[in-house]
Amino acid sequence: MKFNSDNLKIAVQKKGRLAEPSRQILKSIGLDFEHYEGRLFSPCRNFPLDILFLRDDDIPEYVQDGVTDLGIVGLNVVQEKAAQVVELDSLGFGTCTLSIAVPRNSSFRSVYDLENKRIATSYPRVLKRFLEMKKIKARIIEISGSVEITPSLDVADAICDLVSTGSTLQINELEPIEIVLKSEAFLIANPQSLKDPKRQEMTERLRVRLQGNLRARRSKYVMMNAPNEALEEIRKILPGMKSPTVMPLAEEDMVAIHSVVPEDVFWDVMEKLRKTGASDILVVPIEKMVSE
Ligand code: PRT
Ligand code: ZN
Repeated sequence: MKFNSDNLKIAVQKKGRLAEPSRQILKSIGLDFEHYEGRLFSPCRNFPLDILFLRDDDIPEYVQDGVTDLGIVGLNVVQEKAAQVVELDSLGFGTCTLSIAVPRNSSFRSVYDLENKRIATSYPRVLKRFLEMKKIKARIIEISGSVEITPSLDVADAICDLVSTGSTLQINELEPIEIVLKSEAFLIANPQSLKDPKRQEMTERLRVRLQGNLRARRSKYVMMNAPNEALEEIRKILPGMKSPTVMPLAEEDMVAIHSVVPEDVFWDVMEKLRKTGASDILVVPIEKMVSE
């Protein structure tokens, strides 16, 4: 199999935390491609797109240099590599923070207590920029892995590392005191590629599909029955979306209402709806949402 140079190219992580969710998100927008261990690239059967499987650290540079048009990689890696790429869309997975953490039994309470101290990290560039911004002088010790054990080895006084559940910090008796960067997987693009009308058009097609998927994942479809007189109040509660679908029911003075509710306000909305007299509230996941 060979590259087709007219095809759009996207780089995703080959193995690791972002590998499976990246493949999943591409499959969920209808792309049909093969994947198995050891494979370096796969052409899509139903879209002019070739997928390259790479180490995540290499993805920003490949995209910057135009080897691929697009990439899916953590914002933390993009920022650390300071790659000249366009950060198009966050993709809702690989969520973590790059955080400064200190030994639980230390006297450090804020990042300002780390003046002239040693901070171990795999993200020296991002950390340096952060410390400069805060006007803190500290020594950055660059470590490529297992940063969390450096304080107990007296290699460092504090660390700056990725945190998701926080259990690694806990096991190592560390506690976070400052968030340096909030990160998640991003779709990134080569700036020149976006200026090419054909490639830009293909990228936009992919983005519309991805956004349809993301919006669906971030929303729920809600159906309920309610007394007619509660309708106005319910309309006010249902946030931000276009007007809900309202249907009469066989039972007089009752209506069925269908609407889409964003995940982040979901419980808030549910509680308010119940107070209006809405009943039989049914909530279902949405697979895709395409509008406009
Ligand atoms: O081989 P390759 O170079 O491609 O992969 P990698 O080993 O460099 O990266 P990988 O697969 O571990 O992570 C890929 C990306 O996932 C990162 O660049 C982040 O964008 C994202 N991500 C999300 C994380 C985490 N969460 C995370 N928790 N990456 C790493 N971790 C590590 C962290 O470094 C620490 O060791 O997990 C540990 C902490 O986890 P908790 O859950 O105990 O807090
Ligand atoms: Zn890596």
